[in-house]
Amino acid sequence: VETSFARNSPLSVQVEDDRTGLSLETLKRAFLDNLFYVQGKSPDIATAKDYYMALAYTVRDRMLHHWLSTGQTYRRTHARTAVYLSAEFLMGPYLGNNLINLGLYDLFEQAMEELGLNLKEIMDQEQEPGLGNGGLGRLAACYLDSMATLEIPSLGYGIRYEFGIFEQAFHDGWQVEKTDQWLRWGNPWEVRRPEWAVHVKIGGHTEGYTDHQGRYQVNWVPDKVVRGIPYDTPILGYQVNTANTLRLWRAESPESFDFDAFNRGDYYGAVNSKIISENISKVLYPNDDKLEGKQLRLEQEFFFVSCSLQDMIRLLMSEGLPLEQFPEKFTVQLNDTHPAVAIAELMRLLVDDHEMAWDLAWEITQKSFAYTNHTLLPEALERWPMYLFGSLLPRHLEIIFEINRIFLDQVRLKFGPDNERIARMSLIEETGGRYVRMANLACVGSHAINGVAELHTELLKETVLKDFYELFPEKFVNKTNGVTPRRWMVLSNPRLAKLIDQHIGTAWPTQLDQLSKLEAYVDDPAFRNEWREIKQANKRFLTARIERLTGIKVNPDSMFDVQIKRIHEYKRQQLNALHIITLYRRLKQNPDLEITPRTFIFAGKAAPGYFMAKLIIKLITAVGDIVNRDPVVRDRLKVVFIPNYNVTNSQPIYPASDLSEQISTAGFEASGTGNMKFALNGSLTIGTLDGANVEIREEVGAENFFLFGMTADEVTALKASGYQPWQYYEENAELKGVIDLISSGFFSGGDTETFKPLIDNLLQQDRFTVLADYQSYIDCQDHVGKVYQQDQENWLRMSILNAARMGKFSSDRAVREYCKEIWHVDPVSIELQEYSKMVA
Ligand code: CGF
Repeated sequence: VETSFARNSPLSVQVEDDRTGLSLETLKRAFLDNLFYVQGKSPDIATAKDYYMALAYTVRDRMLHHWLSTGQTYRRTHARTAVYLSAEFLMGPYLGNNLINLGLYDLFEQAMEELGLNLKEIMDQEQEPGLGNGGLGRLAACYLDSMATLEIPSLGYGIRYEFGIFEQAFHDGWQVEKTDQWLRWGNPWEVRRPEWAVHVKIGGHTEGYTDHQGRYQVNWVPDKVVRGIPYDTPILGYQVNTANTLRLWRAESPESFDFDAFNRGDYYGAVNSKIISENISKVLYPNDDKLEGKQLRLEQEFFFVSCSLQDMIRLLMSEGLPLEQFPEKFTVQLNDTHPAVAIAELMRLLVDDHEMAWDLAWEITQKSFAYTNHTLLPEALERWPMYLFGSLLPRHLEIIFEINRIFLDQVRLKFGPDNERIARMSLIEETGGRYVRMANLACVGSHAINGVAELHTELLKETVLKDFYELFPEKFVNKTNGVTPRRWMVLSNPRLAKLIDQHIGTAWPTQLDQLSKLEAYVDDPAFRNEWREIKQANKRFLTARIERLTGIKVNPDSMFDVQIKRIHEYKRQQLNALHIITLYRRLKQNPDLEITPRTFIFAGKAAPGYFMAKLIIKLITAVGDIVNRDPVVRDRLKVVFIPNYNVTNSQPIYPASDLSEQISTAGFEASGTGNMKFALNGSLTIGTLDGANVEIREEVGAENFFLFGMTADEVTALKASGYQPWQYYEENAELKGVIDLISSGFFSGGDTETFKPLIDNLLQQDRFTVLADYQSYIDCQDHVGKVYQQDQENWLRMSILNAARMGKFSSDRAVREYCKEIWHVDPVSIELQEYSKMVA
């Protein structure tokens, strides 16, 4: 193809179709070219990493057309854009997903094979960007996938952490953390865009002055300025032309070398400011559902929010639109309160930098933002000591005071001089130290507030956000989470995906409701047989992987009973451990007891500073050490802890599991999303009425769900009546036996100290009512075991029905709801522009 960069310019170049061509021959040549020209390697010395990089570039080349055409179309049509502001994006490995979304997976697999290479092995080389802790970051990633697939103009903004979530290793059964090095080999998916860098002020003080028109203005004099550099990654939709952008900010120093300091002979000082600035995007805080009240964390939050808002204003202006049009051009979703300071920052940009009147600026701000709450745990609600907030963001604190003054007048107007209510709703907490309350700021500055499952939204209205619900009932909506079927089925369970394709056609990955057509096959023996065989094949695959990763041999014919998620007391991995010990004791007491052989599979990280979570991990590995080796058990029970849970490692687990453990204390898990991935892949849930479990059970039918435990109301009532956990221990001989066995040091080499904090906590406080739910859980598990063992056909039927009825839990459904009810954004379809026209 003959083309030119500028018409009639001497820059005319000969372009091979190496970068766009799709024939097998072209793909192979393009791959070898990238190996040669980009990696600088010939095949004889290329490493596995080189192959990965060459392949990633070959795939990326085939995405650029989509990406550039999408950008052009959005600019030309002034497309209204949904902006997802999130401190975390847990994207998972890109290569496989991009191949699936491009529809080129099989072709590339063949091309690699013809070159004597194996696509899966190459995919295994990818270091995933672990830029999130768990559910919240992964949700953001699923939503980006759905927005692109639904052709919704969107932009994700976040932080390009140099070190993402730590790598988990084990020492003597304890978790040890190692630094994540996802950037060590380079990241082929991103493009650095220094031309769109912005400056972010931090610290200092403010000065009032009167401008030439006699108006009072405020000038913020910072004591440092950092530079935010955007790194862009294309986010492809599934088999559409849309490729949206994920824009992550890296902090740098405006001057990488301070010559003044150098000339003064201060060699350390000359590079110091660079080091300090870069710290901001250095590392992800490894806490989920818990606030880390560190200065650097607040700097991170402000940094990416300020960069993103400045970038949005630049985009708006580059389209020739006035600032007043900000809320027409953008709708900004706050993923939890981490980016809530955006409300004050947009006010500052409009009022101070662009000299807009306060009232208009406030109207624009409220119209622009919407807030998603992800947790009811009080320890997760962000609040910043006022002195810290004021020392980093002196101008924002003034703005928040002013927002608060006007807001509290509104509260008084509606409710009268109810001082307690005013104290609760104030953006500033004044009881025992002064704090800025980010959830209150988010509620006041947003036009919509949502929880992430029906129960969660209801509980928000009744508890943590009750006052705000009474003031602004119209702002509250529910948006039950969802997961993308592309990654969580098409990519990670290809065998099942193919079977489904063969029976109901290929539309289901984007119209997940169509899975209901599978119900017609639930009694079809041939279909059931294939369903069973696929599960078995997936289990054998995981079995091999488990042996490779842990050295433990498990039996693929046993029930795979799986709990994979963050380790947290409210998620109750300790309850699962109590069940394992219960079964173990039964076998010790009666070695010939008939029990269903089970493999208990755990995976998940504990926050490095969360002692109790780490102790729970130690308990699980310690129980495994004993149970896995005891000859009395005769391999009927196995316990494995798969290390370093992340997206990559989780993908082969969901398709291979039989039983999904969703056993949190009712009222504590906002939604959960793992629960959806399991059921979609045909595993049955044992769970409480918590989070999205409630809706999953409604969809799949109560008869296809193993329910146990107290309801959220019952938990509250029990606590109000004065919960005495030790009574449950005293009155339940089996529970007492289990607890005593742990206390005796049986699992800790005779040492009675190791697990004492955990046992003391269970007997004395038991905030998460583990002991109160123990018997109900054990009874339910006994029932599960019987059905699995004695009624295989029924189990299979339930498995098929679970998958068939998961339509609701596609992230496409969730994104459609956000678009319709909160964002008011419509799809824009993208036509691929011809390359020659694009560069002309
Ligand atoms: O967000 C969570 C997860 N831990 O990241 N919350 N936060 N923060 C909730 O606990 C989950 O229940 C929820 O599914 C997830 C995404 O909304």
